[in-house]
Order: sequence, then C-alpha cells, then structure tokens
Amino acid sequence: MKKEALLQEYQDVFAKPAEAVYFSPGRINVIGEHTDYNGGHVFPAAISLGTFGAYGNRDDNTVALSSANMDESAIITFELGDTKPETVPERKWINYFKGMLVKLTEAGQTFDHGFNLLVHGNLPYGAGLSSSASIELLMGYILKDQFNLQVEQLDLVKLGQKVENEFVGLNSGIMDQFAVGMGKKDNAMLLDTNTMEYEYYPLALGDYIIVIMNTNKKHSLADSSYNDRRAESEEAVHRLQKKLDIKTLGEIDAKTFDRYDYLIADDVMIRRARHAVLENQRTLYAKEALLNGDLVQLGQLINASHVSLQYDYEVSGIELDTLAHTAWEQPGVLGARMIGGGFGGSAIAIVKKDQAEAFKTNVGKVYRDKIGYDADFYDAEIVDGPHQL
Ligand code: GAF
Repeated sequence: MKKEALLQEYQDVFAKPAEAVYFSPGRINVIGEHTDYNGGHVFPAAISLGTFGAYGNRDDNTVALSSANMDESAIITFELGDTKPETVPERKWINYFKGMLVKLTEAGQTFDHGFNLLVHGNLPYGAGLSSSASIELLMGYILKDQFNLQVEQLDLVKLGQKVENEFVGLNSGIMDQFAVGMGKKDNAMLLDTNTMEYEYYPLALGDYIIVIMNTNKKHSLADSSYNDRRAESEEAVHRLQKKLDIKTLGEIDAKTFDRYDYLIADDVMIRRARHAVLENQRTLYAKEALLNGDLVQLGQLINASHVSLQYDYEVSGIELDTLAHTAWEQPGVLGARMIGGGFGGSAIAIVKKDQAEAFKTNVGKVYRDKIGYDADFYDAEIVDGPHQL
C-alpha cells in the first residue's frame, strides 16, 4: 500500500492533512505452536502484510477512528478517559485501539489531547496472521512516538497482550504481540516464554521461500476451543505437580514426560500435554537445524508440528489439513504446517523458489475441488516491527 494513498484516504475522511503515517506488521510462526501459554519456545517472524495508520493531532480530548476496511465514511469517536470496552458489534473493532490507550493510561502514561487515526490493513482479518496484535502494536507505537512516552518496546508488547486478555477477552499468550512488536527484517525470533529471553536468527532459506496459505476459513479464537486448550494444559500441569516441581509444561523434556505422563491419567489430556512438551523440543531442534543450514531437518520438524497439532492438540481442521497434506506431496517442498491458533486461518510451506508458482496452482486446485472455495497464497516477506513510513 502506498503512503500517498493513505494520506489521501485520511484527507477524504477527516477533511485535513494527516501528520504522519505508520505501519505495523502481521506475523507467521516457523514453529512453536500453542507453546507460548505453556512456558515453551516460539519461533515467529513479522511479515509485510499488516496495518497502516495515518495520524493527526486534535486540540480537544476526542479520539476519532476510521477504518478503510470497514465502512469508509464512518468515524467512531470516544473521549480520553472513557475506559469502557465497546460492546456494539459493529464498533467492537475499535477495542484494540481503545484498549491500548486504556492500558497505557493504567500504566501511568498521560495523554493531554485527542487525535484522529485512519487505519487500513492489507492483512486479511481472521486469517491467523495476527491482525489484532498488528493493530494493538500499531496503536502502541503511534502513541509512544507522538506523545514521547518513556516506554520500552517490550513493555508495549506486554500491554498488547493485556489488551487481548483483559479488554478483548481472549486468553492468548504473548507470541503474537511479541512477533509483531519485536520484528526484524529477514529474521525469526526465538522467544523463551518462560523467561522472556529472546534471540534473532536470520531466516536464511537459500533457494527456498515461505509461502503463506490462507484457508479463507475465518477463525475467531474467542469463539473457538482456544481457551479450552489452555485449561486442559493447566490441568495437566496440576496433575504432574504431584511428583514434579514445575509451573509449566515448557519446563520438562520428552524423557521426563514419558516417565510421568501416567499422573495425568486421562488420554485426551495426555495428548494435549504431549503436544506442548514435544512442540517445545521441536522448536529448539528447529533453531539448531536453521543454524546448521539443515533445511531438510527444519522441514521435517515443521511437518511433525502439523501432525501433532492435528492429532494430539486437535486444533486443525479439514481446511488446514488439506493445505498441509497437499503441500507435502508437491515437488520442491521441504515442509508445511498450520500456524497460529488454528481451526481455520493460515498454514505455511517452505517451497523451492522456482517451483513456487506451480505449487500454488496445484495446491490451490486440490483445495478448491475438496473444500469448495479458494485458498489464497502469499510469499512471506520478513520485515521490521512497527515503524513510521
Ligand atoms: C494465537 C494466540 F494469540 C497466540 O498467543 C498463540 O497461543 C497461538 O494462537 C498458538 O501458538 O495466535
């Protein structure tokens, strides 16, 4: 999307020029799924699909928001100091913005005037690419920049998670806000969610690229079994604590799990916990594979992640399985798996560059024939976190 187009959109909506334009990315996750609220590792990267925001200061205490993705003419306003989440369905999208303002205020920051903001995303909403974290961090970054807030980027990330947990009502982990907020061009980030220590690793894929495959099956984590999976994981930890001194599943390795899984004493719960434990191990192996340039091994770990998410954690679905399984059969593919919360949304595949177009055509056809509508494909471009354009 061009900066000039954003400036024009702002002018059309607010009848005066914008003062600054910002961008906040979405994210993919190489591996490490449903590990973030289990004290495990995640390995995400920020992508060039994201949310743009054109900003202008106001003299009064009104915050005026408009989204080019919604109804272009609608401006939704609220006053600084209004801390109530929006409940009217058509206005609920503003909660990600309002929530960040509220959480920053609760954290002691002050805002002495209102502002206008026109937002326009090219990140498909509900595609499992973190449109909500993209918006939260867009707002956080703009406020930090415009109001000279003394707040670390990592604190904005944590506040973003609070917006999601306490303002929007989804009990998500920290991965999405972290991936969006801390993104670095051409790098994936290995985050230990137990300690919040992280390191950047160049996503050096040589002749291969990451293709994002969007099922176009909208997923709303709030309406899904996401919170159930969290509860099942917590209960498994609780049962393991009879013999193990742990707080999360991320603290145990495969061997320890094999020895003590009988304590969980429930087949389904054992499978849930096994996913969390083994996925964490796979994520650490994936880092090694990437460092060693062993892309074949990386691909196999990615495939194993999907199988585990499909059968043990049960957060996949026919759409995601069709994409991943069909991808596995294509020439030039090293690995493929669903990403994000699941139940819909997107998958990724590591595909040889010169076979990527044939890959999209072939997988697209199988998907349409089986599911009845199209999947969308995008080449993942790995970019920096929120910034001014
Ligand atoms: C969603 C959540 F928001 C993340 O915190 C993470 O749990 C992910 O699902 C699954 O890995 O994107």
